[in-house]
Amino acid sequence: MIKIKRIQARQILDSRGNPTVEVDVITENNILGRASVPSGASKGKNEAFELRDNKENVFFGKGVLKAVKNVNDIIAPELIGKSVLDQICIDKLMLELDGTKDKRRLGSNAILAISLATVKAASNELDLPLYRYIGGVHPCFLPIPLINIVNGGIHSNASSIVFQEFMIVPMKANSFGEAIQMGHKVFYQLKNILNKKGYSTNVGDEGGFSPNFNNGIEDVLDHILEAIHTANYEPYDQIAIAIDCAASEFYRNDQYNYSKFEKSEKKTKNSIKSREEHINYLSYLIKKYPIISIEDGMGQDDWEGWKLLTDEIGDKVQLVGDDLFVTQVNRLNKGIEKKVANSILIKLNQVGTLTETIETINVAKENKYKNIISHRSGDTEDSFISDLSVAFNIGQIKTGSLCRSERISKYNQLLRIENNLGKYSFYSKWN
Ligand code: 2PG
Ligand code: MG
Repeated sequence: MIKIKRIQARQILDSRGNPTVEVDVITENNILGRASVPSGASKGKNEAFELRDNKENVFFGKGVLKAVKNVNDIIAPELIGKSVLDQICIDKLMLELDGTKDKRRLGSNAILAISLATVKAASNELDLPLYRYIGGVHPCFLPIPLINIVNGGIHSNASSIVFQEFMIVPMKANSFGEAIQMGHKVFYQLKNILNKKGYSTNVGDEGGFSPNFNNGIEDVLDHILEAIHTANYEPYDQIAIAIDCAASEFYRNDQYNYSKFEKSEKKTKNSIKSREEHINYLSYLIKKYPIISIEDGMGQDDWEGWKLLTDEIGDKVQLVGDDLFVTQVNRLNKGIEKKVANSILIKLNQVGTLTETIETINVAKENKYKNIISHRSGDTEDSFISDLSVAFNIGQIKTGSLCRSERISKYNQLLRIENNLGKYSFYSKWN
């Protein structure tokens, strides 16, 4: 038993400059575990509750001082003296203390920061790398990165592209380091191409380019394909494409309204699509482009649409539920039962503790749904998700583009892990 001596929370800033919670857990041997939590922009409506102060004149309501106070005044006194090694017990105790379904009393941001700081303090106590403390003896696979290179949707107000994320996927590489180098080459080829055409190369919230593309989604995909070719890679076999439609953002009343993000001069009558037209468009896209993964292709409440999409193309591409499953076992089980999607995005702050996140990862694995560990659009320099992805040999990580330090910190940690594992590290296979 190694006792927790002190827990200290504070308000810090995330990559958008908005407040978020950071927690220090300090053991009786003065060993520190520090964690901060990220925050999404395109949140699923069933996510665990993020507690904000809502004082309009302070950080436009986004302050987290209530959550900080909950850590310091309510949760900390209950956890002091408990063993830092008892992760499940600590997480369960916080759930009991909160007592609500979605953690709205104490705030999932308060609870998650403690959960992650605890596991970090424990690994530091035992002098083990975080991935090894969490995963035990078997971590050896570095994840395939889904590298964001174009931002649209609500992650960019400039691109006027309805889909939120366009990513490149290094399918085969001898190492994670080589995969990153391949991604870097395509990222900078795309930058050159955009530059030459007079497009802006400013970046959006996750570090992908976000110029005002003239001709919508296919214009983006054509540019990415050109960048893959210019970098001398074989599309699909060497570099494939993944997209996150974040369709909940433009789904209303059984319709998919692409015009929500289109500039007025580009709106056409095709901008509003029925569920079937939207699915047909996605099937057309996967035939035309080397797309291997589609996240949130349908809205979070459109179970019927999800079923149609899965029946239509679920045997051809990875269909990832993000807003749909919100990392929660009950939503995932519903999807498994209905045979909807075939993969799940894992975001710690959608559920709120490490223990519950691990439960979800395990249910997905048992049911042959693929896990993809993910950042949030508002993130911090904390690289916890990198260790988590290796701990469970997850196989895929989505953590933004190859610029902006809050994204790079995750890649850098994976490079460190690869280095640390040495010849016992392997680049995951796409399967
Ligand atoms: C997503 C995420 C991360 P956000 O939709 O997958 O890329 O965005 O954090 O804004 O929900
Ligand atoms: Mg998403």
